[in-house]
Amino acid sequence: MIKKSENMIFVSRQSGQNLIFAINYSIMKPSHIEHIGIAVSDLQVAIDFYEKVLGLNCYKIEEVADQKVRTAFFMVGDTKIELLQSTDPEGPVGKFIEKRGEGIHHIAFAVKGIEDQLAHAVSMGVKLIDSAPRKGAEGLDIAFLHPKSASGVLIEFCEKKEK
Ligand code: CMX
Repeated sequence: MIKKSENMIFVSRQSGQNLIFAINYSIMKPSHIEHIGIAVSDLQVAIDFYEKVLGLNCYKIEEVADQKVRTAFFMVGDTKIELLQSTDPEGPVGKFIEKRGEGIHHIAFAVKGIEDQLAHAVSMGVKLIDSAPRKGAEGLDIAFLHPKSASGVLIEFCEKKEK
């Protein structure tokens, strides 16, 4: 049996007597959706759609070599739209488009204490893609959870660390 309170998890098992483990976490729920990542075949065609049809402003285009993507960003309230065009057919977005075509690629949640969030996810049996944060677009610390552990959705944690 697993019971959760605000910052604790209690796991108890009946085997002759009850064993209770209490693990202290300092996790907070995500503050907002930081961005929605959308895989596109042609960045400029997609930028034109968001600018001309929705009237949004593309405020930045950035290449993230590590992730093998070129990205374009739009702000909608507190949330960004991140368009992702692959720069390598063997990269994550290249493979995604090959297999599934264009579409929503991932949802990124803004968190505080990304390492604790990852530890908490592991404790809940979630498969991680990144066991430790790495640098992503816009200088954020990022880490992905595997879609097989999250109802088929690629989930990203993002944290803007104060310098
Ligand atoms: N959302 C949901 N499911 C996805 C997915 C996605 N974005 N990408 C792959 N999958 C699914 C595949 O369809 C496949 O499902 P089935 O087994 O049912 O066919 C399964 O996940 C495993 O796919 P795979 O082909 O064996 O594995 P991949 O080599 O394609 O890797 C993943 C998948 C998620 C581990 C890899 O894409 C990854 O590490 N992603 C994290 C990094 C990333 O996506 N970077 C790009 C964004 C960067 C940025 O935002 O700056």
